Amino acid sequence: MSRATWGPWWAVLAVVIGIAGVDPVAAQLEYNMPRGVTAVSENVYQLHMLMFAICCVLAVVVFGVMIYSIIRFRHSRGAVPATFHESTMVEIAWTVVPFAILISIAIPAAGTLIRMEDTSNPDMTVKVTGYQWQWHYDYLDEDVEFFSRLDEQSYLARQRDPDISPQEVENYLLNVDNPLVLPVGKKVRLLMTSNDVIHSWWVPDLAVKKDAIPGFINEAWTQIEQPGVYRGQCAELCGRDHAYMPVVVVAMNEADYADWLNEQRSTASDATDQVLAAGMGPAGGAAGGEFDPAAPPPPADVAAAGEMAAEGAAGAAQDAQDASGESGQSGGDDEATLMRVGEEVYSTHCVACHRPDGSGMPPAFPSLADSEMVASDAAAHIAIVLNGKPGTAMAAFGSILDDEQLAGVITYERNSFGHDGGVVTPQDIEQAREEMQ
Ligand SMILES: [Cu+2]
Repeated sequence: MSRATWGPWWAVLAVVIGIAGVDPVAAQLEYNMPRGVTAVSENVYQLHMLMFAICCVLAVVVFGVMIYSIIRFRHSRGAVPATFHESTMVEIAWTVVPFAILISIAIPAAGTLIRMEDTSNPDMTVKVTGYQWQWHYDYLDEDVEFFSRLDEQSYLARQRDPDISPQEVENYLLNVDNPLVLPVGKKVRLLMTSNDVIHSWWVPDLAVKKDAIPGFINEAWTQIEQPGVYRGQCAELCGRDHAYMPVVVVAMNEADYADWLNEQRSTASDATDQVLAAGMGPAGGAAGGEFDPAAPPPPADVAAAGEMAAEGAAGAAQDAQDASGESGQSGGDDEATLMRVGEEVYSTHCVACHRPDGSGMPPAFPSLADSEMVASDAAAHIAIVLNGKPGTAMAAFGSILDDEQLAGVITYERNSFGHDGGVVTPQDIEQAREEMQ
């Protein structure tokens, strides 16, 4: 029998030995693909190891034959080239062997792909929306939704000349204020979309990586088997702060999840009011709502809000005082309300570029404190916040914020940082929107 026909058998044997021998070691190497915590991630991992073993065997066989031939049959040893043509055996071998290898890869790969795409019969569904630069999670049928942003410590450490160094921050750039909380053992369907540009929701431990595309809804699913904290990132270059929109998934057992859900529902509105009353936003607030992965995860901003409300009582701006009486109300156009809403929005959406004191980071991010437009031209100010400024980093907030939030943040900017520019009402925003159509 010619040497070539032994090829597939050697390959099969070597793959078996390779997987058996390499696997336990490979699984522990931190630079290998993570094994993950779901059945699909285990499938993906096994598939990866199979491919890896096949590649190694091919490399050894091909390079072995090549190197042996180069040395053994070299010219200086008097080798004479053979002159045969059309060896049927060789031609069959080099057709059959690669075909067999491809089939041995395609069968498990197709099986895994089909399993990954099978989003049927979920126990629950979460809609995931990408924003520049944060994630929004909407628990469909549960009346729970929230934004998930880079945590405060990472946010502070990423600034130019930061007060704390990135080395001091645990899980630097891989931590968020409000993680996605999921129950273990449940099939969770994830609906992915985006509000602005293409993002990609990626958590290696779950083997989920799906593009979030504006105008489309992509589906993915996961069923986590072990409680824990699983971290990932946006995996599609989505603009300036692409590196600052991590994903954190907290998996907890069903009872804890039910408690978390109840807490979210019952206190969410109170918490929002308390945060507003304290005059602090989650991102810009002085009281750090630190997220401790070891601790039983978040009653989200609930705990932080309570803390903030307590601490804020002394130092909050005076309008917080007026506001505390009207918790439960979200409407209202008076200046105090707009300022509260505005500060919340500012600390969430604007502070990263324009800084808490409005000083900005010129020239890329202009100072609002020194801005002629903020001081005197309300129409231009509304237009730029609504539509952004093409060719610059200034994003359009017209589709992200509602009229009251827009009026609030513009009013806040026009009456902070040394300005005294009067009130912009939700009606002004509505009018500006109409004029632009
Ligand atoms: Cu992104």
